[in-house]
Amino acid sequence: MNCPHAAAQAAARNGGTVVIDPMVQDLDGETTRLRDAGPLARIELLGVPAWALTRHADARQLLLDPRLVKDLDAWGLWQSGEVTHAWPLIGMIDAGRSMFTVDGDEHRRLRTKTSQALTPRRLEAIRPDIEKFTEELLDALAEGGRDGAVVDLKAVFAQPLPMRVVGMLMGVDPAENAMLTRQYKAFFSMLTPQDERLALLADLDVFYAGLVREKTAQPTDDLTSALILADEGGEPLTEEEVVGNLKAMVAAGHETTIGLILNAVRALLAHPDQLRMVLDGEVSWETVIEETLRWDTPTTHLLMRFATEDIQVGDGVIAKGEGVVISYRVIGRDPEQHGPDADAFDITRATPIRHMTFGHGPHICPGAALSRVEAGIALPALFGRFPELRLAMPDADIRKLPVMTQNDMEAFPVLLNA
Ligand code: STR
Repeated sequence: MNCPHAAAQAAARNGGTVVIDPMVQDLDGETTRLRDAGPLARIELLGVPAWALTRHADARQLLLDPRLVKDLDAWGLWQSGEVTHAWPLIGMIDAGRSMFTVDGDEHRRLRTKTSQALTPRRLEAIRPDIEKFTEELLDALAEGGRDGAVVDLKAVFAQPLPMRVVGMLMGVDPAENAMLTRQYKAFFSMLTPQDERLALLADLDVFYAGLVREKTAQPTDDLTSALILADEGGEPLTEEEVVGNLKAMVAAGHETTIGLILNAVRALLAHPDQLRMVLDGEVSWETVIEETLRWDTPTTHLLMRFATEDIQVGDGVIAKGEGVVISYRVIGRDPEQHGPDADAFDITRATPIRHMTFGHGPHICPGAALSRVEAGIALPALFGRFPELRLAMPDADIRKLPVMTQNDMEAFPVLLNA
């Protein structure tokens, strides 16, 4: 099923199918092909057929439609055994019972405490911690880039910062951050053999279950402990549910924010006129962050929802039992929403940046405010300390990671001073 040859054959039979490239060699070309394939694009993910929503307006409507569900058992290809745990993307869907995988009233029950802990007001309390982590990592960056040495902004700054923040929030021992970073990199990479991916997911489950038992015995002031403690009157979460939420938070809370920070730096360095305007205070960092989220979203495709009945989208139909992905990159560049210059990075665009990168409806990203706070601290601090920051290689040579769902790069080598 996930043999590349079979995938190519299926694509040949099915003229209109966009075969998503696991190596991410031409993300912009693929984005255009998906847009041209229409509002409901036929795609193939490692041999598995699915639909992709490519228009802002349709996705906005369908993300509110209860006929689309997260429940894997609603997927025909899963029921029939055509998709199994041998499929390299199964871990993006079969991620344990959590706020990410459940809908309806049970979803509200699973999600409430997390979203309450991540409101802008609650996040003010951890702003000083994020500022401190940022300063420490900028010191490390200065050290690495001393005397004109090339230093990797990703490895030294953009990657460790979000992991420290989400680790602190969830009560993870900082000594585990390197292990978690390594495991998630391997989890997301399409170069990792599937048996290794399944084994590392099992190891992570053991790790998280241990953490939950530790916090059950000795609750501390973190979100994991809060998830364990029963509310007055509320039905407490089970250990499986706490583990599910914890892993969703750690996975989502670090991988996406790496992309946000790096993609913003990259966009600004590639558009020096716009960087100047930001450094001169003519355009805000908030605008940079929103335009980056729209134009170069950290999440390329969000897997997956399943139709419980036939659902009409434009001229097409998602048949009962079929799977649909939300293609946030294509949606962020939808000219019907963002105008004819949707493909351009432009922090001066006249229309307000009404993107939908955090999703919409009941599953809208509970960490949206957190990511904005992190990027809102990291970016001005970085450029404040190193206003002459520049890329140490041609922008065109930057390589994307071989990850089908996330938009992240291998490395981002920089020079700190002119
Ligand atoms: C990774 C594997 C895991 O153990 C748990 C989850 C659940 C949350 C998922 C995460 C996944 C992958 C990245 C996601 C995240 C929610 C938001 C994030 C999809 C499957 C995004 O990229 C938007």
